Amino acid sequence: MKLVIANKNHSSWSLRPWLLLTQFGIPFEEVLIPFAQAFDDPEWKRAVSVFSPGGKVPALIDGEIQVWESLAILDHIADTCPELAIWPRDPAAKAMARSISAEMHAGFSALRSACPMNLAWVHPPKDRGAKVAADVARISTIWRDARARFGAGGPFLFGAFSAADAMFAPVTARFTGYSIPLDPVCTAYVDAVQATRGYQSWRLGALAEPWIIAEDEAQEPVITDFRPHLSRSRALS
Ligand SMILES: N[C@@H](CCC(=O)N[C@@H](CS)C(=O)NCC(=O)O)C(=O)O
Repeated sequence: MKLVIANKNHSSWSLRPWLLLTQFGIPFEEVLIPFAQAFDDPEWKRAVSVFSPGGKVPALIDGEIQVWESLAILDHIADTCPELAIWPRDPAAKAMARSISAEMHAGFSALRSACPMNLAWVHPPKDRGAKVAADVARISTIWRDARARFGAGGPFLFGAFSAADAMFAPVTARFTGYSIPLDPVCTAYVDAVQATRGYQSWRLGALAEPWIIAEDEAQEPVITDFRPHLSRSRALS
């Protein structure tokens, strides 16, 4: 399988299938087509469209089969590897895992646009408005419910790592990157996702990248700069 992605520092959608494949030890070839300066670069679109009819990443090439849209890719991986519990096995857990993953795929646009994923910076907390607060509250409820109902077997939403955790992994990066306060259950979940071998490896790749994408570099003070060699002039708060 070949997984087509963009910048690890910026492409939150790319992280989802990459993390799933990595956590489950499924071999794949990574094809990284970087945004050099902006998301709407026509050269980038042309290169990506060879693999992805919608002209977006991620895309998965499995022999003759092309799959795009992160959630469809996770389902394709689950179909291809039925011996692995990509989705939880228990029907009630699986139904919830699929529902919250679809909710993630379709929603939380206020949080996503106010707090673009960028692993290079940690920004101080601030009031980001009622819509972002509502997204954070809903995500926290989802995480607490999943952990309480199905999380007994491990530190992830359904105990063992599953596709649902891959879907929410970029949200954990937004929460830590923008210092969004969480309750202890959600904080422990964020820590568990970010401690995975896959997330750590993605993060190291992200921090080694040279690209700065203006629209994803929040014009906010920075508490921690993980790419000091690339720093723009910023006032530390
Ligand atoms: N719904 C899509 C979203 C994919 C997406 O928006 N990817 C971004 C990169 S993180 C992209 O390709 N942006 C370029 C563009 O929109 O032209 C999915 O789940 O895969």
